[in-house]
Amino acid sequence: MVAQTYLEGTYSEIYPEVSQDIAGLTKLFKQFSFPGGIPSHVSPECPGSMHEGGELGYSLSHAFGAVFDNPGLIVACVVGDGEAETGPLATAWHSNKFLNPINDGVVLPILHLNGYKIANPTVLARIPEAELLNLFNGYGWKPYLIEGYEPYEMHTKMAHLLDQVIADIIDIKQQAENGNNYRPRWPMIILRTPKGWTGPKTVDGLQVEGSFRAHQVPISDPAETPDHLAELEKWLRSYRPEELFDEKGKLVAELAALAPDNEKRMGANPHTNGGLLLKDLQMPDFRKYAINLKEKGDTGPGDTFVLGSFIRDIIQLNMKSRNFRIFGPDETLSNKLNAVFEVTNRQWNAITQSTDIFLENEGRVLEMLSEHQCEGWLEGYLLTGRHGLFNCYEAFIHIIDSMFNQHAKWLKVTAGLPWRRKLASLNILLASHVWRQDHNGFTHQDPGFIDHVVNKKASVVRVYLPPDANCLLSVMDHCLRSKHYVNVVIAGKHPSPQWLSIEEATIHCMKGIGIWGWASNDEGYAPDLVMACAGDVPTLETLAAVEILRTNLPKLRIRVVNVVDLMKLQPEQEHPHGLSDDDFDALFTIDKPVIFAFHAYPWLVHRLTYRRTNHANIHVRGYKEEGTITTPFDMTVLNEMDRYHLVLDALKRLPNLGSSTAYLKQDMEERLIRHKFYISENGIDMQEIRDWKWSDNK
Ligand SMILES: Cc1ncc(C[n+]2csc(CCOP(=O)(O)OP(=O)(O)O)c2C)c(N)n1
Repeated sequence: MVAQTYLEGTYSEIYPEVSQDIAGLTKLFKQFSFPGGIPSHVSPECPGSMHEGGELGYSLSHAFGAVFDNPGLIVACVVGDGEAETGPLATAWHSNKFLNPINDGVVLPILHLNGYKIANPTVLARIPEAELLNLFNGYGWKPYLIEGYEPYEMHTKMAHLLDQVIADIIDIKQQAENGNNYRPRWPMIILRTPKGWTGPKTVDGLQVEGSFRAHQVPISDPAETPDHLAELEKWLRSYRPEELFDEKGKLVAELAALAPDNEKRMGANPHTNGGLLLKDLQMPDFRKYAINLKEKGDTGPGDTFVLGSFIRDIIQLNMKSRNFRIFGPDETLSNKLNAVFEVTNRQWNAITQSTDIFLENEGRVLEMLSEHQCEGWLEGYLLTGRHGLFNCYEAFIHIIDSMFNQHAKWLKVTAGLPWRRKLASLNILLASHVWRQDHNGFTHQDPGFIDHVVNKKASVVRVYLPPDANCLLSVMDHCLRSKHYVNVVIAGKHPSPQWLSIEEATIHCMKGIGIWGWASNDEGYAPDLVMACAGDVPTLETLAAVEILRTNLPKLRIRVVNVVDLMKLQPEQEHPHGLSDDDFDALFTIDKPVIFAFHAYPWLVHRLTYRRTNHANIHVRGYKEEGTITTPFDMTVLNEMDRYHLVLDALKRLPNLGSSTAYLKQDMEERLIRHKFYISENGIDMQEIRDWKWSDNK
């Protein structure tokens, strides 16, 4: 792509120092894979790229993401036959069942069957042709095979074939517009050419062209090996540069004229600099969807269920702009975003049956049981200037860890390129989280995605743990308006206690962290103990523990701190959201015990706070890999994050209370025993747990 965009002129427009002359050519060549230069894989620095090379597997998913809601766009997607062996790519062929022939564009896959990877043959190149064609027929494509060696012959054949496939595409589109709503068999090309085509035939007596040895650098170390230098020169001269460039190093006019004009050039296509096309979402006022609390601790219908109505209206408001979609493996209903189906459907172009629900050939929701496709489609959709939301079970988002890495890298690098415009953020909503997998158990429990996320550049990643529905509304409003981040939001879907009015929630979420004065009794005093929490279940257990402590030890001064924006814990030098040391010390004190109930693995809080003054006094309870099928409260007990353990922790960290706490300690221990007996007998939590409600009469 670097070569092509240079030849068509876009490269020099963006990087004028890489001019269309000998000096520019010299710079172009020298910077390639050179320290401080440009990567050898397709990268954000290259105009016209919207798909980071390097990690193989995502080209086809990105291509589909780009064409959703872009009816006039054809994306030709070259897929390496090695890349085609990856899991994400292998499932991506099924994307054709999700395309709407009228409202969406078209992906033209070009499977490049050059036969080899780095050191091995490729699977698809070593199966009989009939099997290969059957495979792609079976995936619902219309494969065209083109094969050859002579460049001129192949160029002509390819030009004719492209005319043919474009004619097919136009025909399919026309038929769809005429009301023919069968699932089209879109064309694809299988291009069989030798690996290292037109490169050196042999080096050191070994075959290179047409073998795995042609991978990437066919002639090594020409600077040190005169024979190799001669080979290299012979090879490059075989392209007859003197006929292609004038004496000043400029591409001859006749060839330069072959490139299309302006935005039709590959490097100037605005879809590949999506921020240029990005329009803000129309957003309803999130406060309209708030839960009106009568009392703190009232039970809500499920936080994501409340969010569903907000998302529904975002879909509705942006229906005409066709620039917002929800992606998810199969769980939009399970994650309780049900309300969205009041205004839209799941887009699906395969066979439907009378038992199906919310399945239509057009819809704002795209669901395929491949986290890779959902993530890849959404990335492609965002990269081409639209907005979206990925909803996923928390445990299984790990499947796309590596895709998240690549996208986060893209955001980091493009943020430093002035000609690239900002994209809408990648918003990941993790519902169905670790603490409430009552019937799925251990297989569905893993809160470690955020450990992975916080490794990435602080300027790019954000993690939010809203404790209730009103906070979730406020957080999602912020995320959907934000640009160029990856926002990870973890929320519950089950009926659960609600803590903040919408005004309180908005202020709390804007601050990202704060003392909950209504739950604390230290105002005007120095606290004896800080009870901190992040996440819906940890917040519930913390408040229940605080209530026990305040009832039994009324003189104890307790401060409750709730964290919504996890990055507040980091020092301000590490993350733009980070609290200054003074602000952190003011909240967490410099010497008092802090019992911190945390949604995920405890180490993460230590990692984020290890430089803080009071770090030695921060005792974190979180998920410690004790998962199983059990009651919601028992999950917290198994991981020692329940209210009774939190009280025991507090007592342990408050030695000055001495033996006066012996009865309370014993009571907590006995309740834990009674809990075990009760659940093993009844299969549900004890009544005192089920019916517990925050009471203001402390
Ligand atoms: C996910 C992933 N695994 C491994 C690699 C290392 N790797 C780089 S190129 C390559 C072979 C690619 O073969 P193919 O897709 O056929 O590309 P081509 O022959 O056109 O270079 C491999 C294994 C990678 N880049 N990405």
